[in-house]
Amino acid sequence: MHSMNNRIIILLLLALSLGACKSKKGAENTAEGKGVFKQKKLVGMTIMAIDVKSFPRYGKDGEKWDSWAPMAGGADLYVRIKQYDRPIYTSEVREECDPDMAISFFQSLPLEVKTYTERMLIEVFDKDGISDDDNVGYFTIYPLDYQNKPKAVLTNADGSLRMEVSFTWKYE
Ligand SMILES: [Ca+2]
Ligand SMILES: [Ca+2]
Repeated sequence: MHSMNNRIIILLLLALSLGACKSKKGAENTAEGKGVFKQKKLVGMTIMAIDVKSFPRYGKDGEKWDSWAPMAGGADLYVRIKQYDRPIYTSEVREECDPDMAISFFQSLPLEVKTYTERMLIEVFDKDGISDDDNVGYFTIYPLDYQNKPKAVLTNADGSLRMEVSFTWKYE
């Protein structure tokens, strides 16, 4: 009889402690969990780095980028980013780029983008002193598609233009 009572008490204690564990877990998933989520509201995005990994060897006319300049026929690349048809970023010009060498742009980076919910046009140009700059290629992205990702890896249809745009995402 005595030992039976003890056993019941032990079972009761076990049941109570299990219940306590369960309710604690429940709290994490509901009230406390929501609190954490609420604190993590996206408030900003910053472009940290822009890299062109490779670009087409020839222009759309099938010629070298600067075929008129025998000693400087390589493309002179720069990157421009537009929103609402207005430039929000223009990089430095990197002269005589090798199509197979990665090019990192540094000018005006990092760049905080307040309008990160809006579409972004990312264009790569070959700077030409004597005529309009040639468009090497472009990408249209919605930054929020890359939320929480460290970068957008962008490749055009035939794979000749590859670039990466690196981000940080800010939460409050
Ligand atoms: Ca050139
Ligand atoms: Ca050029």
